[in-house]
Amino acid sequence: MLSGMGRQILHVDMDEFFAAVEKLDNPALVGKCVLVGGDPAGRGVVSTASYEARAFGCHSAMPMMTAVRLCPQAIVLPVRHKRYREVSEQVFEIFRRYTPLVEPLSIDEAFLDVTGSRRLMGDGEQIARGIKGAIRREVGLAASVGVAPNKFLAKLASDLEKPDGLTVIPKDNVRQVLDPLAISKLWGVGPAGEKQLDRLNIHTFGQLRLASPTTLKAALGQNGLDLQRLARGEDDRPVVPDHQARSISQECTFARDVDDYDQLGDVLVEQVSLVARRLRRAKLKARTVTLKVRTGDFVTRTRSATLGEATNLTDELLAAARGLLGAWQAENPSALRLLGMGTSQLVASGGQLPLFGRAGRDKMERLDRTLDDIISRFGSQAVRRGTVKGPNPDSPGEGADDRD
Ligand code: TTP
Ligand code: MG
Repeated sequence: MLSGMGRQILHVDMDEFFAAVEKLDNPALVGKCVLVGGDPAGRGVVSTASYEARAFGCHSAMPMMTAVRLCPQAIVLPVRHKRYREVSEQVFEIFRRYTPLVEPLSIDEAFLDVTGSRRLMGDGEQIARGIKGAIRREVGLAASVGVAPNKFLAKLASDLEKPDGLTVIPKDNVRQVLDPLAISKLWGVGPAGEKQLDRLNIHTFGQLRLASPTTLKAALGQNGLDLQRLARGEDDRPVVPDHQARSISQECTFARDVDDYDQLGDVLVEQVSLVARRLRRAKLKARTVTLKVRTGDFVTRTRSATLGEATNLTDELLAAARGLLGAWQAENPSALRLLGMGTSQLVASGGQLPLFGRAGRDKMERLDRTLDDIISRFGSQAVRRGTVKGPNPDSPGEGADDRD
């Protein structure tokens, strides 16, 4: 019985995150020593060292000057927060497909409680594989995932086989995994704590687990007892979700640049259908629709349109997205390497009164509901929305902006 299996928590942490995004955007960096961070001439520090640079002793928070001395061949790049946030949002959007219980810890890591997702999506390990695969396929990056009965163990697990790791700590295996680990891996044990435990001859989780609580309390106070509980693998803190998904999007990089705008229009229909379905599943509506295109020369542009009213109706989102693609094509009909669409300015969809005077809206809602239902039962290949070609009279022209 699944209900008797206890909690299943995932901790997902992207590998060498800032450096990985730089490699993604510039494949010539793959396999190289990359340092992302402040200016080596000044007092800048390293935000991310690529794994190649870590082999030379470089690491986060180290003065950039020191890192460059250790690894003189390293390519030093400035931090591009906006771009990392964009990629982070794509990754978090994948998490939210598997569970609404996503607790972000930083730009590149989160806890996911998938206890309630298992009936539909498989056990924790299968969900972890699904998430790693989707991040790899859709974003092009590697993540390390830990699967365990609680947050502490999941976080510990995600670190054990980095990079590109997947580590499961089953409930019945906690002791075997934890006991041999060095005490430095324990949350909240810094160098000072390590020294105190060293004096008590405690160097591993196993030794801490078996230590006398009286001795621990005398030496470290309540903290000693808390640490002992962690060393036993006990942690009942809940995953506290951050409901504020800021955008839901979908994009596709083509194997070969595509200059057939009918074909691009068909891809757009698929993307909008998927995004609209995710909005409805998350009970959200979007005010802004964004089109993203990358041309053969790697120049990326986005165009946005703000709708009069937030929606999650496929046809309304599609009209906006088609309008943006049409406007792009009229201006610059070049072949595309990437096409994507996204929605933002999200609001909760519940509790709004239906609008009067919008003939056809009810029908659109019914159609979406029926298609969602069919897809959830038979998969997305079961139905395909008709693709009507040609300019759309509802195309939004207002509020479009152009950002790099
Ligand atoms: P981490 O997940 O700690 O590191 P990482 O993703 O670079 O590498 P790992 O494969 O070990 O997970 O941090 C995520 C990002 O946060 C990192 O790429 C850059 C940023 N960061 C800083 O800016 N300064 C820091 O001191 C640390 C630790 C991270
Ligand atoms: Mg990371």
